[in-house]
Amino acid sequence: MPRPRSGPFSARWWRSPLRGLRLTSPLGLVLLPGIVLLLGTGLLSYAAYNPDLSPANDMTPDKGWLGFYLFSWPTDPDWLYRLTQGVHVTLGITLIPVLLAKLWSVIPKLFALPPARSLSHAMERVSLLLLVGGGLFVFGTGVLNVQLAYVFPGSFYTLHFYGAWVFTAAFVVHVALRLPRAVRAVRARRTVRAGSAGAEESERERAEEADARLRPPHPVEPTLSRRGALGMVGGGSLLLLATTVGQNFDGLRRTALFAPHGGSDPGAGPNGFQINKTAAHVGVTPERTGPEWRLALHGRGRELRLSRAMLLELPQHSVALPIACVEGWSTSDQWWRGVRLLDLAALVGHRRQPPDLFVVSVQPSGSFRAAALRDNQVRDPRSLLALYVNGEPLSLDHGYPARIIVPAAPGVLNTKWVGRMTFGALS
Ligand SMILES: Nc1nc2c(c(=O)[nH]1)N[C@H]1C(S)=C(S)[C@@H](COP(=O)(O)O)O[C@H]1N2
Ligand SMILES: [Mo]
Repeated sequence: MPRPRSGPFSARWWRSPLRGLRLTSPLGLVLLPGIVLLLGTGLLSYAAYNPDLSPANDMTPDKGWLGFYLFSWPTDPDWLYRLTQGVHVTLGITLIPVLLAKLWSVIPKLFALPPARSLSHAMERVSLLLLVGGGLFVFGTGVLNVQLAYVFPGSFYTLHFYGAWVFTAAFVVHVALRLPRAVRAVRARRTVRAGSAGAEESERERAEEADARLRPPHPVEPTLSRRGALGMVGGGSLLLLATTVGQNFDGLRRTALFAPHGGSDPGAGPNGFQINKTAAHVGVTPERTGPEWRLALHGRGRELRLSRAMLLELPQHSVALPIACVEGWSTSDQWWRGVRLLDLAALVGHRRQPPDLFVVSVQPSGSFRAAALRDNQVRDPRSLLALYVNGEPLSLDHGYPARIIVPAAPGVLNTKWVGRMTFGALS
């Protein structure tokens, strides 16, 4: 005779009276629209990083079949990436308690034996494993990246992207299998009150059956009601929302306690706004950016070397634009002043319809030292090689002697300490 099972593989191990369809279903119904929005904004972020353009930009979806949806990221409205990526990161963090509670509510199912009763049961369990593993993986990698914990074997972008597709596939299967049941469970109480006709009766029976599979056979006495538990999850989410969202708004920045670019004070004065990486951090020394600095400008068979003084003699333009980082923080509009990318293109032979642009920093190494801009970004008259910000020369940490600023683009494309610009290198 087989020994009676013990530990988590035994149904007796799981005793919380909270588990059941009426806890699992509302959590699932919150996660459904939330995860759809996370997926949408996440895919937009890859499009914004111009993955099919240049090895310097993120290449993750490439032009292969997962890159089917890629398009030229627009330059209007100029707060576009601030919105999409702010929503992506803030919502992702806010949903963590809901995700964890949802997983907790169905943990016994992961341990249920035998592993598979039938082929369809086996497939369901595999999809559940991919769902749980994929969910923990995409939320986990996202949080680590936002916290600047670059502990990844390889690129964060690659891991997060392919992880998200695995998760999405499992999520679609799961929703198709479970959505009707979850809706039924949430509606069940209303049906009881209305008095039940035959069809509703059998619906309720099915919901009861599903509920029974999640409920522990030998529950302990409740110490917390189901409503109380849902309230705690909601409270946790609200707390995370309240301590995250501030990293996008000047007046609230100090409330962003867990955001590396939130609470910390970037200092006062015109250059007193968030800094992603300081010059010292990435090895940009004052020698590389001092009086010897020249901008190398390449175009249609022409090359120029310009000092900062020469750049200041070109027509100067001002524009108010934010910086919005993939990590989910953004600044309010800053006043940038400098030379239009259009005008620099014209200097090296691209007078009409300037092409794409490849920008390289004097920064000696690191993945964000170079970036490619699309022609639509180069052609926008608000796109600048900025020399001033908020009325003062750029500080070294904000990219002195010159940096790129492009409307609606992710921060990573706004290269600092620019050393070389090549028009038409990519087309
Ligand atoms: N050379 C260089 N430019 C860079 C980076 C970098 O690491 N090196 N970081 C980019 C990223 S990810 C962001 S969000 C913005 C931040 O600009 P800020 O530090 O002026 O706020 O700079 C971009 N430009
Ligand atoms: Mo960034």
